[in-house]
Amino acid sequence: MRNILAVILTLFCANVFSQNTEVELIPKPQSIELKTGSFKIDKNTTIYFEPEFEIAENFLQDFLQSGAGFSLKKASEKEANIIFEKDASQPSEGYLLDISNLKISVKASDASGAFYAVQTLRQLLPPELEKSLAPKERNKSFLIPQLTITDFPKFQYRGMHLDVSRHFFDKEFVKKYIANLALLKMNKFHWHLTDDQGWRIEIKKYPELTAKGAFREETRIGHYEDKPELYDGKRYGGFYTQEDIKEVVAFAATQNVTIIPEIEMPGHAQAAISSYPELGCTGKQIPVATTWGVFEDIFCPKEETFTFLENVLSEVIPLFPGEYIHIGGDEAPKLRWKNCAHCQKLIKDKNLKDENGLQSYFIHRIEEFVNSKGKKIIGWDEILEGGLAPNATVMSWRGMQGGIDAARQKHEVIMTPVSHCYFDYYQSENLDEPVAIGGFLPLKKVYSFNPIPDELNAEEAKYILGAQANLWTEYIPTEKQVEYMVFPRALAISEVTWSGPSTNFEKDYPDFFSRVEDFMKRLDALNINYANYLYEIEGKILKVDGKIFYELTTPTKGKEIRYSINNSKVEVYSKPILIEKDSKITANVFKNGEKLGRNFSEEIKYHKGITAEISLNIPPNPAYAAGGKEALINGISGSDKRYGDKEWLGFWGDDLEITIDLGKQMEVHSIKTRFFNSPGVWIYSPKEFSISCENADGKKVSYLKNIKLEDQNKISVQVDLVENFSLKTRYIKIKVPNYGMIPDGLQGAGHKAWTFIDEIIVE
Ligand code: TNX
Repeated sequence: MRNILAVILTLFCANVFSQNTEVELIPKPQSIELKTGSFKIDKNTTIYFEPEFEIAENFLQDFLQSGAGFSLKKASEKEANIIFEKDASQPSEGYLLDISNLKISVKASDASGAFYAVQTLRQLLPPELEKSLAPKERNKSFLIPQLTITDFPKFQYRGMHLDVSRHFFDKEFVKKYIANLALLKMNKFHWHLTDDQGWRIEIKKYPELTAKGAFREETRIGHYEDKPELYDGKRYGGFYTQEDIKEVVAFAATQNVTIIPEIEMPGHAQAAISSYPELGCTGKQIPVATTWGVFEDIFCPKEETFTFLENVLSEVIPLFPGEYIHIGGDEAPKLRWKNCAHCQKLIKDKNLKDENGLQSYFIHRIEEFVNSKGKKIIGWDEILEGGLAPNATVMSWRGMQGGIDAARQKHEVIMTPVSHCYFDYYQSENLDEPVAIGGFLPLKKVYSFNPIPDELNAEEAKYILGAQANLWTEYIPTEKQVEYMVFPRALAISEVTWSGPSTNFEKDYPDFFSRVEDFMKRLDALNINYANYLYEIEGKILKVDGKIFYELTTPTKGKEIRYSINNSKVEVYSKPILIEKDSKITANVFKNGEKLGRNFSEEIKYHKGITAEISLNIPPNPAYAAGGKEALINGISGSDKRYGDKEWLGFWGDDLEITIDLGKQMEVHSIKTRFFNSPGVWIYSPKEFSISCENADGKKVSYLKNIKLEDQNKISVQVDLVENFSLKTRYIKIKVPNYGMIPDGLQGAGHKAWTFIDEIIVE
């Protein structure tokens, strides 16, 4: 009997595609109750959809048809095996999914909810269905685990942005990008269509915008802070016709994604001014920009310019069914306006305070026009300066403050701070990463993001609609690299915006990470070129009872770490390693004896400060404080390139004072420290700083030196060394005044600079 059963089972199983035994959904549902057993779906399965849920029906049927080779037969609400019903008690965009052995029941109050239930079903099916199965694999049955899921999004705005100006990506790729958002239950695509380096949308009334403005003569090679400046000598460009745009918009509708087009003004307008020089203050012919950064030539606020912009918007608005038009508003240097007779007269005539007032006047006028067409504007947080336009939604990018201010003024906000949402920043500390704009934003940091700042009370927090990750493409020339920068970080932003920010990071992050590992099979099937740093090693200094240890971890389960210290014999890591002198640690991750991922190595400088106490006059900015103040004396120097790692501490605008207490009088011969310098991302080493030593009573200064740092153009890192001396001291004080205001014409002009410091080495 047993044997017969086994044979029947084998026969049955042969025709059933492997079951997803573990349920590994991203984003994680609000609640999930797993049961035993499964529901079998095959070509005889019948389905009923509430007519209103057409978008969900079409998606599911297309998905099954292309992946499994069949679609489901329709049946009545009473008879169908899979039933999508309307239930007004479900939250907006939410759904209740109940899978038993004979039936799948979905309840949703709106079409979005039904659509997201389909996305969940999709993730419960084998990843192989993401591509068309080979003919002999088709028409099989598939098992879906029995469970009950209650789900809804935490935030209504769950977005991703793509800059197609700095580099152009064709409509087919844009569609793939949008389809990937739908998979992650994200619903907004911010399409950055115009900038200094290229105008990318056909405007019939102004053909030069694309005839001229969509092409640049050449493109900067390497990082834009590199010297000498090198260019590739190749003409570059492209644009979307209005037909292309319609096609992408129609596709987005099938993915439940709303597109937010961005037409930048008054800044980042060089491509437009290059096409129609009369739109600028000088009237001079300028080229489409060939390098990156912020450019002086911005739209001149004359009547002709407003007519031009209104005509442009009149063509853009009917193409996009969504409620928002993004009008930019960021990084508009005011130099041209300062020197322009028309602008100065306008400031006087309109009784405006200054050029910021003029920018605000500009945005108000455009807002009025956009509102008159039944749409709302979104602008980058600079639109707060000089007074917010009455109905504007603010995208807070330079940090959270813009969003906080806007919410307090009862304006809607989308959070997209550079610290957590800039996917053009590096994601790994590995030196072989492709060149990026700078920064360091690992998956973990994206996952730790909370779009609701602590500063806001519950009432104010309601104005935070959600969050968005941005992909600026100065350093991203290919589709493959777009995907590399977006994945897997998009999985984290999806979970933050849908499931909600983690409230128990130590528990949630490893759980998320193990789902990411599993999800990579689906990304593979979708032919997405994601970054894989699952097998990287992280090291951390621990101080226990005055002793120093080094801890090694790797984020995925079931792996072994093997390490060597100062080239000693390789050992399997089991507990933190005692460090008593300068040490170099090398390590690798292994699974079943096979080496995975890249090599890890770290140098620890066992200096006199490593066991000291440190205090700061102000805490580091929370966005750049990962290692805490101890990071400054933990023996590990921050990366030369990634100021966002856990070693560098960032301070925004404040003067910094550091006190190191060595615990007792000690003989000191040298003190070194380092500052980061990267003007493109607003980080400047100080113009000067001072080091002083004080003896045990903390009063008598036995040594004081002011150090001037001259070469502000130097890239990345300033190292300064206090020349060798010999004295006894207990306290060391380092005073680092902030660099001050960022000069005109540079990124971040008019704002205070950031100071980044790491490792104070005392020997
Ligand atoms: C700032 S974010 C910009 C963009 C750049 C980006 C690079 C924003 C509103 N403006 O023009 O591409 O930094 O990270």
